[in-house]
Amino acid sequence: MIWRCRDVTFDLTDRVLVMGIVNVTPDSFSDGGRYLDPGLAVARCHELLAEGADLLDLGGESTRPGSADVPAAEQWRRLEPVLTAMTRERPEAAISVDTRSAEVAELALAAGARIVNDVSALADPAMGDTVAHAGAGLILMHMRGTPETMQRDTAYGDVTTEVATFLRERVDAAGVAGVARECIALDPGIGFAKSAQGSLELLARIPELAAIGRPVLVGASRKSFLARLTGDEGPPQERVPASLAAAALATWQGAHILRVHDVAATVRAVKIASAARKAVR
Ligand code: HH2
Repeated sequence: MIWRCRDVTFDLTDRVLVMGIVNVTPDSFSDGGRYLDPGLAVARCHELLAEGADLLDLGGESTRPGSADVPAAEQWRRLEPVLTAMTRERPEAAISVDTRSAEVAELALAAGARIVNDVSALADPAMGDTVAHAGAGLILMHMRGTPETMQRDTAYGDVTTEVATFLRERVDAAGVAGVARECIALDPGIGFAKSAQGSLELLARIPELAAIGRPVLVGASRKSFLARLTGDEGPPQERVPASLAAAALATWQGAHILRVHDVAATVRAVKIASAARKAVR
């Protein structure tokens, strides 16, 4: 299976991509405030690429449970210096912008981003057209409501079936807006309007999402459902071992892209799980 992101085409038939997270925000749940300074964010981007990241995901808005929307102008104020520096210093790096705003996506694509990571799956009516025009990669994620309200709405009949139905419908909506199917990747939205049990079930049932026929991205890194399962009470940075277990499980189940904070460690976990997958084929 291929995933086309402007001039870069990833062949995911036999390969899992590791996407490194850089949040240029004061309030992200795990790295909030650490990379708000553009110089520190750029240094972090270089560090994650050196650790083996295949992609970088730059965000200017936290979407943790309870977070409020950040205006487009403020998102861009945070992202612009980092994106501009990175596209100049590492023009070959595949950079994704994590935004629900078509205005921010448009500016980021003009500055050289190759992917739009939209956790709202085209809630902004202009987003599909913006991505289609650039021929960019598009990540469509499942959630309910908004980050502010989503954790009040975590009950499902069958979470995987509902998420799969939603994602199929969003692929069709993106198609109507002109986005090529081969540019789309899908994400069940671990921790977005999900109970810990729901997040776990989605990880275990990735094959049902992969059956839609597009690459599956999993973002479980350092999320609170892991701490709920392990009983860890410390800060998110202490959830790395649990995150690696989730990364290995997702790879084993056929995920194609892993969105993570801890790139070097994840690259190793993925190597083991992918080798095991190939061993039984
Ligand atoms: N999770 C977060 C943000 N963006 N995008 C996709 N596609 N999938 C995810 O699971 C996902 C995402 C939340 O993690 P993080 O960016 O570390 O935190 P915050 O939203 O607080 O900035």
